[in-house]
Amino acid sequence: MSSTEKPYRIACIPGDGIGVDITDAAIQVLNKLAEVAGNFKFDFVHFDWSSKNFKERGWYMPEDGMEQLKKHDAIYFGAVGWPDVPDHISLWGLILPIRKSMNQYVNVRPTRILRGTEAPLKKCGPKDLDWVIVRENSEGEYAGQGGTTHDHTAYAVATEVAIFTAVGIDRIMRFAFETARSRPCKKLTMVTKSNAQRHGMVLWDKIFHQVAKDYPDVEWDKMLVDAMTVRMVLHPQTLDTIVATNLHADILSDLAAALSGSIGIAPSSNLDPTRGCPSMFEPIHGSAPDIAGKGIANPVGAFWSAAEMVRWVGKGELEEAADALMLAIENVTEAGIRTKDLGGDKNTKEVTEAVCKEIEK
Ligand code: GGG
Repeated sequence: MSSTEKPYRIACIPGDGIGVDITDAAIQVLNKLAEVAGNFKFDFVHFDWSSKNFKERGWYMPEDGMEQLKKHDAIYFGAVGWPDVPDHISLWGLILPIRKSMNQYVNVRPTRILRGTEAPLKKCGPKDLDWVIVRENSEGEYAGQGGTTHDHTAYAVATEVAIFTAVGIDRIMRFAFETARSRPCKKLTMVTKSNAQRHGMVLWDKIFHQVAKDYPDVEWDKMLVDAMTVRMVLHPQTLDTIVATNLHADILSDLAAALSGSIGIAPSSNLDPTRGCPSMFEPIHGSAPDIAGKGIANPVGAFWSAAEMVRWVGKGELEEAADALMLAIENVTEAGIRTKDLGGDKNTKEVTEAVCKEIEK
């Protein structure tokens, strides 16, 4: 795309709390990237879908919200959740319906130790922790199925039904094997709790074995999710690509982010691999009400997510720009320009300006 051609249309949903700060920062960095590259640009369209507006209007997204989003090349999302709205209302008001309606059945969550930063575990260096977690993003424990009865009585009952489908498992396994195949050590670890959960998780096991036959060049192993947390902490260097259910991967990716230095650096890509709908890019952290509005949130996870968005919308043509953004981020972390969560004393604005300066070099 040349700068005179149609720009990439990005739907921006800053959402709540620090989602607003880091989305502003990401837009600043993306505009700088496009300005310096000169051969592409972005048209950012803002959507004020937040918990604050939910309180005033009674809805997160308007009725035609999904149709509006579909007119874009990608969605950039900040964070959702605020103390005066129950978390299950905010998650189900915004982020989960978008993932489902946009066929974003894959959530890719890479983790590694960025240059100049330190992992909290002793003896864990950059070579020991470089993972990609592939999260099933459309069904499983977040299918939203179940219900309640005898509400507000001492006999209240609630069910939360996890849904696992053969089609859903097969497609996430294939994506995970392809991801593992694309990486140098071609290694995949599949996570379940199939000793205790004897239906859905056993179907995961079964389909995993079927799909594995199509990838003889990928080395694989299987872990129960509880043992997996121990392995991540004690033997991080034995892992590479990891595939897990919606809930398990949600939890494991927070652990992975913490082990790599801070949840503030971790990116995620909610992908529709068929490209029929726009994909969505968001840092994995939440809205962090305790630091919201203070200008001290770590924007690195937002920048890394933005780099993944550039890669995705570019369909192979913006690799150089995405790599330049990652290089700028790591030059900044290496130079010690870091927020408090990474042991530094800089604020969001200072890190953002430093990344913009690096892009200009
Ligand atoms: N930036 C992502 C965000 O707001 N995450 C809040 C959260 O709790 N997400 C749960 C999920 O990713 O399923």
